Amino acid sequence: MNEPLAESEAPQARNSALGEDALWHILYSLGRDNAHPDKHKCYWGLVLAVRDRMLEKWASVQRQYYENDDKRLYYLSLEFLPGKFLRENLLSLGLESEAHTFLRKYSFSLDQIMDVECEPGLGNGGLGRLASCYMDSMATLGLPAFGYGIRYSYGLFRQEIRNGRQVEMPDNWLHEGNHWLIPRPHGLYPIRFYGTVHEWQDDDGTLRHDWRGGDIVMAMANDMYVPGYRNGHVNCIRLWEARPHKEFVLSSFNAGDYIGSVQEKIKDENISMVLYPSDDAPEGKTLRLKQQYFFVAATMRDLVRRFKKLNKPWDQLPEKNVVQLNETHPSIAIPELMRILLDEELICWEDSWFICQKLFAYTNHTILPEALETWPVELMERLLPRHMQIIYEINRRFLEDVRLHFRDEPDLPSRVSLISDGPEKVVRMSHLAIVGSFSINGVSALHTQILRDRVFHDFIRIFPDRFNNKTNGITPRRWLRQCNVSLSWLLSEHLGCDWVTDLDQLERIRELADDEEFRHDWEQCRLTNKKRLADHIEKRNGITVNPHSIFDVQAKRFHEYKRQLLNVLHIISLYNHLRKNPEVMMQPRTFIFGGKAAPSYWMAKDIIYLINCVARRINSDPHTRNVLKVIFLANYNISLSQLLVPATDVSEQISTAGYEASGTGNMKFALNGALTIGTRDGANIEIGERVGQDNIYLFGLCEQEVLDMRNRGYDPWELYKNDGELREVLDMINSDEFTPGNPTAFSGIFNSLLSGGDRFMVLADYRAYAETHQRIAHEFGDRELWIRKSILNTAGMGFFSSDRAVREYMDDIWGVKPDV
Ligand code: GLG
Repeated sequence: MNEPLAESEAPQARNSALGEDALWHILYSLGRDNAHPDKHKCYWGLVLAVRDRMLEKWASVQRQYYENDDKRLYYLSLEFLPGKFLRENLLSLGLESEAHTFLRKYSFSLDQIMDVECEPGLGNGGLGRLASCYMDSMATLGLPAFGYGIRYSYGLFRQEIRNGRQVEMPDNWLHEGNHWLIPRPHGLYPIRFYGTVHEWQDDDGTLRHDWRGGDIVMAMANDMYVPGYRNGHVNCIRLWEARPHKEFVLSSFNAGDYIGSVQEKIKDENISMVLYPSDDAPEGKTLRLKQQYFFVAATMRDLVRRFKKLNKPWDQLPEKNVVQLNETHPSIAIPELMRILLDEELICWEDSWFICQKLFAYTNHTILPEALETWPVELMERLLPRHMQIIYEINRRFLEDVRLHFRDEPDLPSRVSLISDGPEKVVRMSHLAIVGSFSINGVSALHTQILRDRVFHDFIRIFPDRFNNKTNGITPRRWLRQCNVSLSWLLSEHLGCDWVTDLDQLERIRELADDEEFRHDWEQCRLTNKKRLADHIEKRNGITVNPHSIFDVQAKRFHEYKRQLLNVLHIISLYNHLRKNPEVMMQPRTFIFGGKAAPSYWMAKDIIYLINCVARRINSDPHTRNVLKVIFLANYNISLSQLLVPATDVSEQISTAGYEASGTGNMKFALNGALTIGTRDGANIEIGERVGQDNIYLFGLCEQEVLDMRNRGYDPWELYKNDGELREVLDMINSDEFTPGNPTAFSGIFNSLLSGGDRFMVLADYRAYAETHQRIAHEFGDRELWIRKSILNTAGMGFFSSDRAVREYMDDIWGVKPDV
């Protein structure tokens, strides 16, 4: 497809054409013959040519930061999910048509070339993707921002489906190397673990601490560049990689223990070897805490190094820097900075603490109790002995203050303590992050309200001014401009190109919803995208789907609270209905699922298995297969999401109210014109407010009703007894209907919904969900009505741009200013 948007006139430092540079690189950087480059060579050559242009801009932007004495933002995240780079970077730098010209010469399309690129899976889902959307917006707004994380050798596992079950395969994303990432082998930082703390008194009698001994691992930077959208600005995400301190332990080498000495080296590199495959169920493993401290310590070193170059007094550290903690994962940064200030810079406690509390800001992303991070005191004491001492002291001073100000609440100190008593003492990382930060934010209005009312209720009274909301956002560059070329084209034809960086402009298509020709064009765009997805499904799953059917998509991590189960129960009941009433005319539907389950989350994996078993049965039934199809797309990732999002008619956002902090998938689908069927949860509520209640299908219990129902005593068996249709479905999964010969395959699921008490209220919302789907099928049949609603969804989604979200962070929290 041709480039639909005008290329920007962004100044290019280099005169040579992109293609010529690509050819040059094929020969001189890759050492390959460039006479007739194949698609791999074309890809790598292009990458290097694009990278050159980014680096030039990056270097001048860095200089500018120093010259302008800018305040800097450090965005610390254990996860980033950037998706593939080439198309994004071409787009941002305004180089797409040059790339097309080059590729056409060798008969390749950009799509073909993109197949060569490996997607970095350095995150689990929403949290990591949010970090990447925000990095994109920061660069586009021209902020002096630095992302920091880990360069995992293995990203999130690749998911295969074998006999209906999820199988995890290693994701060796670096096996061919990756030129988007520039390693910096010079100037590594030593990072200490274990060891002991020595106390000593300096000349004026002050007690000093010195952390010594233990193991040293080196942190090496790998830089990944993030260009702003056509503004000449380039930022960087620095990913730390663990390297051995010494190549070989010489003593064991001399003693003949060659393998033993190499093993030491392997142990050190383990720290950045693999991403933990769950962001909401901490495993409490030493390696995970090591990962957290490793990347945080290296990052704080960078921050302090750059600050020292400025020759400013320490109290200006928070005037010149701000650190945003993405979840509690990097919150060990607080005691780490305290350690640097106290022990290395010899600054007194009060001043050090003052600096810390003005530097850090913390974003909470979840209220699931099992997801709130804690670390055993015993482990912390061994691995990071000095940090544990500092945490004790932070806590002692904090609780003293609490006792003073809340004299008549003797229980309060133990509730807010950074360290919980119990059979095993643990450090509560969220409490540490709250006490050590000047800002704490939730990620949707409802989520922030829940933090205030329940999860952090005690802290609201102690620090009333620290809490605020920042509803999440997504970048329109990747999630509309890039993934939905045909719609982008249509939008630009009517609005001009500015919507790409000013998403509120989409409001202006509201009036076009009444224009028949525009609606026709809109529908054609959607159909093009649906056909493309249908082709993909045919290729990947060998199943033919009807592009005119309702594409109903639930694509996200598998978790009980996200309730893929509710979806599949309803699909089974539709199937039953069809079989019993073969004469009824039903709107053809294609239900599409995508998503991974944490490898140790058995219930989530059983749900994947159930979906695949139901799919097998339904797709092979000649009586129903023309109207009902169920597709599971394996290995859901950013690339697959970019294919799904623009082709979706109905977006499933059906978490139990109160459990999904925000969701960002919900925003991507709605922005691309899908209609949402959703609960009053997370950002769904705000999406409803923006697109209009007539253009969204909200159903089911709201958060308060969920709480009330639970308090009153919720009995799922009642629903089982009273709802015949639902009972039939449940009995089917509790038999060998979908797993011939094995009637107990899904008894775990059945029991969790009934005897187990249905923790996530699936059955309680079932009826409302089924009725809402009936309405949807009916309204989908009215093409004018549906397309109008689709347009109004896109029109109302401007608010959910990550540019808006980042601007709010910038104005209310960070105090950094654009430098463009
Ligand atoms: C979390 C939450 C999502 C949220 C995302 C980004 O579960 O609801 O949208 O962070 O804030 N772990 C996550 O994906």
